[in-house]
Amino acid sequence: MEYSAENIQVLEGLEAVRKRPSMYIGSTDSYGLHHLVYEVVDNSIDEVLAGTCKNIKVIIHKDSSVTVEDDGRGIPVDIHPEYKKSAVEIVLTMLHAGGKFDKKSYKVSGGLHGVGVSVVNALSEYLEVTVKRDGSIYYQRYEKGDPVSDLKIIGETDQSGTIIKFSPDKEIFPEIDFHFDTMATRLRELAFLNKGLKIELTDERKNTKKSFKYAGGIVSFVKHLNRNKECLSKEPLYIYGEKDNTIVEVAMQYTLSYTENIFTFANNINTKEGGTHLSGLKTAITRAFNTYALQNKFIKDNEKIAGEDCREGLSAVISVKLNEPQFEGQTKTKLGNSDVKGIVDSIVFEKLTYFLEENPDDARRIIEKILSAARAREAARKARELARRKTAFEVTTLPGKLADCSETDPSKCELYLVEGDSAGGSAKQGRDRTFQAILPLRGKILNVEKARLDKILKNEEIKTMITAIGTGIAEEFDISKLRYDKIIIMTDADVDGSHIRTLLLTFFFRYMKPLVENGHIYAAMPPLYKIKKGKEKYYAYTDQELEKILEKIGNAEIQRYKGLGEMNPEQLWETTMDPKTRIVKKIISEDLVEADETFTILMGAKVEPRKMFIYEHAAEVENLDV
Ligand code: 0RA
Repeated sequence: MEYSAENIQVLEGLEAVRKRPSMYIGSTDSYGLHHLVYEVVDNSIDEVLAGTCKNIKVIIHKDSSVTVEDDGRGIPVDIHPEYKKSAVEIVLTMLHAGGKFDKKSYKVSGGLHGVGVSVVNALSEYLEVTVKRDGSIYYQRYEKGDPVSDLKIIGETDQSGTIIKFSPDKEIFPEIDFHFDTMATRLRELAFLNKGLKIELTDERKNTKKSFKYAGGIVSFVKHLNRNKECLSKEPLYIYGEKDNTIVEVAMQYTLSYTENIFTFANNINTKEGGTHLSGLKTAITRAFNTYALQNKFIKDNEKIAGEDCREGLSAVISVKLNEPQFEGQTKTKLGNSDVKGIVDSIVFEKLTYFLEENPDDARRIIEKILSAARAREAARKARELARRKTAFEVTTLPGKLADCSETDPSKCELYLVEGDSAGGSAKQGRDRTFQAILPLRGKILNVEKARLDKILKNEEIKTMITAIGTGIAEEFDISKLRYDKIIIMTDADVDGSHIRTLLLTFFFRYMKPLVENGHIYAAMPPLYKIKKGKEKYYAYTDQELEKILEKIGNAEIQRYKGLGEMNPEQLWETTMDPKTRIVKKIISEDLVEADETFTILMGAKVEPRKMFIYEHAAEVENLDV
């Protein structure tokens, strides 16, 4: 079918979008801001899926405007007979106006994605569109969603494509600071998912540029995920299959690590909440390894390997493409189409079984790793059971070291995890005991990246922490049992302190991830200096702050705090614990690929990359954002 403006369905105007932006882009914070870029890029990706686009360029300009350019067909320019407007204008000014695509083109839709470029237009101070199509270059400008010029021809061309430049409206977005790394990660992901597509990201504010193009597609993705890990096979296994108009692609590779790392996508959308494709993949993996292990006498007739053991150390990417995807869940990132489960299961089971049969050496290495995971899990279960039975006979289940608060409503409570007994003592004296609880942590905290659950559960510091927090961990994690709204890590501002903080964050990230995702984890920021001049005293939390204060007040007595222990209880309260004056940093996991990488590099097995990372990121490691 030839495209014509008539095929565009028109629904409603844009006032609704400016009135309630969050309904369309999720929020007006950093997440929503970046969503604007992804929305435009998604439209270019639709051209990629239609086979008509090979290059996408994204430019962040100095004034925080953004340009997205593609070499697709270009937004149609013909006039709609009823609306008497160009298709470009309809696409940019009317909600849900989009071409009626051939269903085979797997257009992105549903959830927050695919709301349309009109939403971006509505939320932009200005938007300029340039279309190269049918020999001409067309141009039109909009402000806050309304056209301020006609669509006019400004030149000739033998190319096709669309260029959209927009400037997010400061009336809508309190912050218009685009993060290069956040955008780079999503664009890299899109390049992995669309084999051969070239995406360039330029940041004119910092004169940096990155270019992504992967001939290997999701196989390159898995190699990227595993590039700092030791792998059990030379290459990731690649699976491709098609059934009932659904395309299934999987790349998977086992590593020596203990964590499972599966990324799932449906029509290029990162389905962070998983869904039917993930269930199908998991079922197939469990089934294939159980079948193979039984047939080859790795296990007995009455034995069964649990699914989670089959996934220990596995890095995998699954990407499905289907018509009319349904997105469900809290953030609309859970694939709901029920038939996808069976389709993925049958394709993956068949291909994985074939791989195991054809590659007995790889198969044996993986099965041995899986069986040792199963033994470790059994040991962990026994350890947990023992711990449960023990606590059942104890009067108080809370650890003795914990100085709890008196408030019983968890939403008002805070838990300070304090490095060392002496700082712990000051914190106990200085705190507001109605809502602040103190748990001093002593000695070495286990590196959870290098140990399995059974060993982790034997560690005293970790056991105490788990009991105090109340939620349990891993599969048994239950956020409704959380005893404190804020868990604040308070460590010295030195290398040891930052190491302890990283270890704690690694633990939370691996075993209590929802605490990180839901913003319950914080890092306290104790001051670095105390400045005294006569009766006046000041605290500086950074070197720059110290300079500023000294500029203002001139000569003064400066004390550098080497540790929390140097502060008396009142000072500790005033500088680091009083909600009115303290600085706490919320730990966020903006992006899981980067976060996993960061933890693997900082804490994982391979030594060389770790050195590199700390060297290159020495400054950031001090305030690690996961
Ligand atoms: C409507 C219909 C067609 C393409 C597009 C819109 C389109 C939109 C954007 C936004 C950014 N880049 C874009 N590229 C294309 C189908 C066109 C046809 O069938 O010729």
